[in-house]
Amino acid sequence: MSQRTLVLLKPDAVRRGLIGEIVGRIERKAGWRISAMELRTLDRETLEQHYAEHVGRPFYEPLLEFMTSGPAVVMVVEGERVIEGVRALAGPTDPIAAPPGSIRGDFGTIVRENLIHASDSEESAEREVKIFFPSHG
Ligand code: IDP
Ligand code: MG
Repeated sequence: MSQRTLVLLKPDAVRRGLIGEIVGRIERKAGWRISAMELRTLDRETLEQHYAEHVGRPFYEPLLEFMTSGPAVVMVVEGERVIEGVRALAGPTDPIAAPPGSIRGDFGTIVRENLIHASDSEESAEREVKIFFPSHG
């Protein structure tokens, strides 16, 4: 089942020079294809749409502050079961709980600064691709 997903390499990943490492893991999965990719400093309005489900949570304001703190890589990845697949590469939200071998497990320690976002369902993917790439086909 071919799908597409919205992936963000968060400002910590860019600051730490991990773009190549993370993009490489995604690129090496057989048959997956990057159909859009841009280095972009995200604005608050965009992030408010993206993280609408988390409004009011204690981590929401610090999360938006962190996500606007420097450039991020914004990308669309397409391919076989890519929604579940990039979430599996990323690992669980808490990098300390994330298994070694996952992106968060290998490189993260702080829950907020967990390197990568990836859409969690087909509905989220369609919604999020539209937010970040309104003219994507
Ligand atoms: P996900 O990115 O694994 O889907 P969500 O629960 O959707 O995780 O949370 C969105 C983002 O908010 C996380 O990736 C992380 O950056 C941040 N976050 C989530 N929970 C916490 C928390 O308890 N403390 C600090 N930051 C959090
Ligand atoms: Mg989420």
